[in-house]
Amino acid sequence: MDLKEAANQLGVHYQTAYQWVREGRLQAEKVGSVYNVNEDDLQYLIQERSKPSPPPKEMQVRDWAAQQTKLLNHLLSGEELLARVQIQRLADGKVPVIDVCENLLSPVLTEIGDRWEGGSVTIAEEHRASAIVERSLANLMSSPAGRPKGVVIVTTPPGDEHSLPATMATAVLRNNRWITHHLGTQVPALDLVKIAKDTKADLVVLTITNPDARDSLKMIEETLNGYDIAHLSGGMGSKLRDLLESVNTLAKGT
Ligand code: B12
Repeated sequence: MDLKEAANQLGVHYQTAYQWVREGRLQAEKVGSVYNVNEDDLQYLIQERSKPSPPPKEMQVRDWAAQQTKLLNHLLSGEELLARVQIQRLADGKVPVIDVCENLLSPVLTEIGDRWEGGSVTIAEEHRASAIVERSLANLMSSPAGRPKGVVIVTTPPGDEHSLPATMATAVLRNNRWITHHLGTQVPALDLVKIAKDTKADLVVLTITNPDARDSLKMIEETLNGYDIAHLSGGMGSKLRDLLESVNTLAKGT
């Protein structure tokens, strides 16, 4: 049969079947301008494709420092694809999201901040690196099956544009079966109250990275207190493990 018919039987587009021929996955003989596929070869591939794929191998990272150096280089040279592949591999290898955040992303961003402060990294390079990390974090946003532990809202106080730590907190909470509404940055106090009530949130998590936003954090905390909405604040230097421990204690208490 020709490749078009083989593609039909495989249930894939002609271009996919053609790609498989080029990769050697599907045997075909070229006669003139047409590829012919033998019935046995087709059946072999159909059977291979129907076998369940093995679960991805769990990965143990032995050398986080090497991972950090690699990611730092990708980020500083603007190699988005390489950075994303590196992070995706860790996710595929079932490396816990919290480890990816705390042992890789956070130290690399801290290093970029130090270099920016020291003048060897420009604002443009830092912005490019942050944007790549922001997009890479999407790969870590999985919500495992199982009964949700509760509802959490995550944001930063007005005046704090550092969205990445809040995004990391979101990834870690979702991965731990918390329904997490991620509001990005700088939500006005009364809007935060409204959405907390609308979503019946158990907790509002406020992430602070910019020390200049401390007063605004205080104001938000006082507003939430006034409406009896539980909240937890943490920021630069504080650990996602502590955040998890606190929210999991809250889940046990309810
Ligand atoms: C990227 C970046 C930016 C980006 C942010 C982009 C983005 N999409 O997030 C932009 C360009 C917007 C930015 C702006 C500024 N930045 Co900036 N920024 C950084 C940088 C390089 C990385 C930030 C980051 O993501 N850090 C990594 C985080 C993930 O690590 P972490 O802090 O340990 O965070 C953990 C906790 O937050 C925890 N966590 C999260 N939520 C919760 C909740 C709870 C309850 C708990 C327990 C824990 C927890 O999880 C995180 C992961 O482990 C830092 C460098 C640094 N050292 O962090 C500077 C840094 C924070 N920025 C700094 C400064 C000065 C600024 C600006 C004032 C610069 C300016 N002159 O405009 C502005 C402020 C803007 C504003 N109004 O907020 C300084 C702050 C210095 C200081 N201590 O005063 C730093 C430290 C750089 C430096 N070395 O000087 N910045």
